[in-house]
Amino acid sequence: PASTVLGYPRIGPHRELKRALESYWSGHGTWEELEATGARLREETWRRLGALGLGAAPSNTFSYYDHVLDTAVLFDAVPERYRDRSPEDAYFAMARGADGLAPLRMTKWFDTNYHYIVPEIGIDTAFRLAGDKPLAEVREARALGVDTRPVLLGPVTFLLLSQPAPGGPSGFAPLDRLPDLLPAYERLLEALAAEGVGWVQLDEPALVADRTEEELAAVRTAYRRLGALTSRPALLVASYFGDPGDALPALADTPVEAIGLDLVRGRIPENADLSGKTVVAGVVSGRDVWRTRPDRALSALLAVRERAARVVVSTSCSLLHVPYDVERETDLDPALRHRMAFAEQKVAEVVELAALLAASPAPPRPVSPASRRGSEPPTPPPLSGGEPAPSSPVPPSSVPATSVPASREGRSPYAVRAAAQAEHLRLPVLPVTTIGSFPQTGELREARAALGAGRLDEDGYESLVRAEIARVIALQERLGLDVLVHGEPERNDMVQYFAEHLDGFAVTRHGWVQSYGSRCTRPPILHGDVRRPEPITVRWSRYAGSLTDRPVKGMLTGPVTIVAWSFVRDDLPLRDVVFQVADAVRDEVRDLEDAGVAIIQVDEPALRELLPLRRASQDAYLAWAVDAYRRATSGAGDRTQIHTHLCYSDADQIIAAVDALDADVTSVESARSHARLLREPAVGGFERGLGAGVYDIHSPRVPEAAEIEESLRAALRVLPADRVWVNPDCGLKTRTYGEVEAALTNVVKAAHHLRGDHQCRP
Ligand code: THG
Ligand code: ZN
Repeated sequence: PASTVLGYPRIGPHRELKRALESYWSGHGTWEELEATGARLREETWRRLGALGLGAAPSNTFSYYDHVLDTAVLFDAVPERYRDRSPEDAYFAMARGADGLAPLRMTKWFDTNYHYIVPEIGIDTAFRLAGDKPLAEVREARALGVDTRPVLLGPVTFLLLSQPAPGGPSGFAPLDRLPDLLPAYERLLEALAAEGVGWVQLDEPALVADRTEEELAAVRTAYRRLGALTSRPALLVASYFGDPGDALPALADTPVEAIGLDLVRGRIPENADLSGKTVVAGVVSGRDVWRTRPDRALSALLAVRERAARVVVSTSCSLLHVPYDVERETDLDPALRHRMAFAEQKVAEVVELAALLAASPAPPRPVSPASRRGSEPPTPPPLSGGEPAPSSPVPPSSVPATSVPASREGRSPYAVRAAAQAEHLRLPVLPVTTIGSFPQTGELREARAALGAGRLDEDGYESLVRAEIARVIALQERLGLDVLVHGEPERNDMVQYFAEHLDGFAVTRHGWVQSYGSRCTRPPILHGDVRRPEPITVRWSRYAGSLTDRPVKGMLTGPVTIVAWSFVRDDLPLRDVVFQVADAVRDEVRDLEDAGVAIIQVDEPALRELLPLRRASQDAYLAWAVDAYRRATSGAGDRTQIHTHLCYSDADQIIAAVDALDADVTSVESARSHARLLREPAVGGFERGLGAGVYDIHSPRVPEAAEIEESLRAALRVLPADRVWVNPDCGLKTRTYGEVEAALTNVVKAAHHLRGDHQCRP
């Protein structure tokens, strides 16, 4: 029976690729060792997919860092500044930077927590087929006896995800270069055909967002042209992460043989003639960890079968976004584990659904569409053993688009709060603070591992964390910061830590998902009603506060981010889940305030990430996301100062929502974003405190005091001095103590120097 998956995890079931990469980067491991690890992981994946009975395996889903970067390299879209080095060094320099050379920008892959490297395309980028990675993987698999379907990023999505090279003409868009890029894709398709490759998958997830007429025309151009090649494999164009909408008829009107549809998020197509096409039907979700409901999946497959020439059962998107194997999670409650599926289990589901579909008799044709409605197929047996998941329908989200903030009962307008806070806190002008985390030492990470393994007891761990807090407080006092943080030594991750302390969440031991390059997260499983059984951060904050006379900020993660970076139950509207988390955060805010914490930061770095891909749904999302944040912070009195920080966020796209969070002090990661925060006419100018991110923590470089002073002067040209805060642009977790100490020394020096000019407050 016809079955496949659009992609598979590549970090390794035991994060072998992470280890090999970090060993290579540190100089301990060789390139050959890294390659050997890559080859072993690819082989294991192909063998595993075969053993699970999958009909058709993909290849070229492996990457040493990122598949978008791989595509740029494949077609020689390598900016000049990276070229004077070996291919490996150029590749990793684009990904991570190298000796004085900044890396390419990195940003979120659609609405996931995966980050891709943003290619730079200029008017003169000379596209050509410059590599053979897809061919090499086909050959490698074939040597193992496996025929594969190479996966490529499609040309339209590749260009839409790219940014214009700096210094180019205004009005230029990378998509303008489509006619110059297509010949390189043609050469690749010809080479694959010559190799005897039967099918190629071209990923076009950009088709599920709103697209202009011009962009839809680019889709037609691209696939008519690639389809017209005389010597080529059959083409599968995969849309995923949503519904392709108007892009579907555009695509259906080209010679491509197969179209991939995400039938978990998207609808059964009615707007296109698919009678001549194969539909690769994504009915097993690649975005969650829940078992597929076979009745629903099968009825979707049967509906598609009536419209398409042929149906192949598949995942909704690549399985890159889920961990490998839920069977390894032996600490999970078995009842929960049996409701879950990771990549391995999802492959098994695809295989079983394909068998079910093959065994379902086709209805007599022709049948008019109207007479088919309402005839649900009988419920088939469950997939992959175990009891069937409850098949109760997911209630529709019934959220009014402009719901009034549920609370905020206690908080007055900003001006009133600001006066109360100034009185209460008595801070100098241009107060200096940090975002929250300090460097995580190897000692702490080892201690956490030892605690988990039972080699260290709670008391031993607790005293290590306290010693680290004391060290971080003393360091900040010595450096002269005004508002201190405790440094978060007790946290492994800003979401996982809270999940471990809230009811309704489970955490995994091995459930790693690639976030970018070698970095992974273990998204918690939000499976039940969320409740906070007891205060989470209060004792650490209280301890930190006891060590100093200066204010110490309480540090919390916001409700949207906690949900965005978890795998979430699918039997409640997302909004309701976020509001449950908001209530837990609100309890924590209240308890911190009661413990005497005068400044509480609630970070929401994932606010942008959950933004729906279609504009029509964005305002409603932003309205409830902002409501949730305000609800989480609404327990604070006027004297308590609420800070927020947003990173990785492209905050400039959602700047009005950032303003609507109504935090007393806001810091956003990119300079571009806070420039917009200051100017945005819709907002009438940002009226509250703004943290100027004066130190780029993503670089090991220590900024000079004069540079920092210059960026502060820029902020002071547009904002009154009493609303400007001085801080690094993100948490310090990934830096070393040496770098942090040198940089913060200069940050304080710059602030103190400028303070002299702004002594008199209005
Ligand atoms: N936590 C979570 N998701 C995130 C971030 C986060 N998504 C966006 C952004 N931050 C991604 N950045 C990172 C940065 C560092 C790491 C992961 C994602 C990281 N991970 C450790 C590693 O791979 O070695 C493992 C950390 C752990 O022990 O849990 O360093 O901050 N959820
Ligand atoms: Zn940040």
